[in-house]
Amino acid sequence: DDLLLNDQVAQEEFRDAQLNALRDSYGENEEEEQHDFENIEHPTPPPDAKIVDNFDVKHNFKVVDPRAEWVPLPRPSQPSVPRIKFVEEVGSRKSSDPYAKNNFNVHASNKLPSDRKVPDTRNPMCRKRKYPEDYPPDLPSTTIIFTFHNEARSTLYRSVRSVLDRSPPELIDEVILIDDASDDPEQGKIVEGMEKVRILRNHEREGLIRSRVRGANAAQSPVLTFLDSHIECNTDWLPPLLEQLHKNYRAVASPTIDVINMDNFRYLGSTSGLRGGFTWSMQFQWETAPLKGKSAIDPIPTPMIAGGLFSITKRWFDESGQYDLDMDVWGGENFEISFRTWMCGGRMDIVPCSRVGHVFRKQHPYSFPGGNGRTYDKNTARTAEVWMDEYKQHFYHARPSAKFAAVGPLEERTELRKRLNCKSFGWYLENVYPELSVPGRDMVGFGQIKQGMQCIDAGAGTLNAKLAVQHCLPQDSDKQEWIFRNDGTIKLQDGHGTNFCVALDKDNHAVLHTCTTDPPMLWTYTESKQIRHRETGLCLTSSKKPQLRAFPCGSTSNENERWAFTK
Ligand code: LR7
Ligand code: MN
Repeated sequence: DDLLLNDQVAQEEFRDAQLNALRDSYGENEEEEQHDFENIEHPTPPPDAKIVDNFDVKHNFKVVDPRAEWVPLPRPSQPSVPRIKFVEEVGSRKSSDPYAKNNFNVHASNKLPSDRKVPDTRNPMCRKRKYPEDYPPDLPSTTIIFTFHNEARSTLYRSVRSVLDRSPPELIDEVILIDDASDDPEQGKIVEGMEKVRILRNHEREGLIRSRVRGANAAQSPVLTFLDSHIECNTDWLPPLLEQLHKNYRAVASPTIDVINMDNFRYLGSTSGLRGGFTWSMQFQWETAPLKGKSAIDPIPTPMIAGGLFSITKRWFDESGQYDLDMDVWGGENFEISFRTWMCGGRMDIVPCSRVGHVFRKQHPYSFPGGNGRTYDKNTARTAEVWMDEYKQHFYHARPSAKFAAVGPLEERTELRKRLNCKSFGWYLENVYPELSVPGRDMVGFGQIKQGMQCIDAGAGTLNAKLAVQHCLPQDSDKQEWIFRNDGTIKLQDGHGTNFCVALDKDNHAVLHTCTTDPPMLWTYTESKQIRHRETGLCLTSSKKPQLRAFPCGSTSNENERWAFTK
């Protein structure tokens, strides 16, 4: 036992040293624990409406000032306190920094009506299907589960209202809010007394994972619907989600996530046709879903969910092992539930006709007891240990700090995997996510493409943008991550759901085009580490730095034509 203990202590000390080194390298100090380490990945918003306009003109949604369109909706309930007053008097002080508490502009939120109208961002085809006529008569009803820690009152209230206002009442049994030990015990009072609302408060901070399970255990409905506490449901968002579960009790259904701008709270439609994927460092990312000849409003199978917004039957949630209760605070649980669902006989889809807006922010507004890098390492390492089989090596390679995570006991989860007779991670990769490049298997190289400290950079990162040779940025930066695939294409991996590959323009500048495997987009990585354009035979060179251009191979110096991959 002593030996074991010593081992554990040694391990912890080693880990602490590693973390301190990491922290130093990012200029962090101990007191600033609640701030982000740079190595914590934040879910990025999907491309916003600006991009929608370029990409998907047929949808043609306008970005409108929501206030201009606002018409009062019927009130779901009479508040027990004059809520708007409550928000203004207690929730915000005009003089203070509006970002200080929530890392979004809370003044912008407070100013908006709690029941403002949002633009209907759905594909117009969705509007043809009406509830209840065009849905199965016995759609299951749901309990809505919000967990929150210090959520701003106006966003919390608007989240609940949007659920009650935009859902058929007979499909909502209850709205359960878990107050995850917010500093002010009255934080949830804003929604108290609202129709169907029940508030449970954790006396100690449990984190969103255990809080959701508490909510799930208290719920009575056949379906559980989890939401973040700063969202707004769009028109008819619920029936299309429930329909998925009605078809298959093992299905998990996520809405398409729109963007509520964190500075001005405008509601922006995000581009359609995206699904969730990830990198080996366990960073969630949006990517273009393969079309496979389906209609634009068919549910999109997704290897991964963003994590916060989804419906699941209570039966499947319980049968499949809820969540891993040893995961703390935030992060990693979306990987765990996604691998588990697919590998153990379920499925996951993003439903285009269901849209819910979410306030994306850049940093956590709350503290992580134990530090956020450490928490993310622990949660993701638990996922890797239980679910990723031999592929976990690629995770540890991409996220070295996770090697030192104190993962805690895993038996319960490995037992669960056995009991449910789940398939292997290899099966998941082959059948659910064949597009994920496995290091060393189906690509020439990935990561940054480098010459010393100079990297190939995607420039503006938009269609036809000129590539450049720039100073290398920290890894996982969204302009310098590439995959050179065996099919000869070099794809940008920016995590925003784009689908851009390297091509040459008429002046032989390297540019971004939409990926195809047509000859102009194919390259060869030569023995002497040149990147040679197959069609023209030219080689990429940095000789006209910062421009990235192609010239006859060997016509510029070796140095300028030699490229290395970081992974
Ligand atoms: O200790 C905590 N206790 C809580 O109750 C920390 C957080 N929370 C609450 C919090 O108030 C919020 O309602 O949990 C919810 C999620 O926390 P956020 O909003 O800080 O998380 P996020 O939006 O940055 O992160 C996404 O990934 C998380 C990984 O653990 C969760 O799965 C979030 O639910 C998830 N959000 C979404 O999927 C919305 C779309 C984002 C994308 C892409
Ligand atoms: Mn959120």
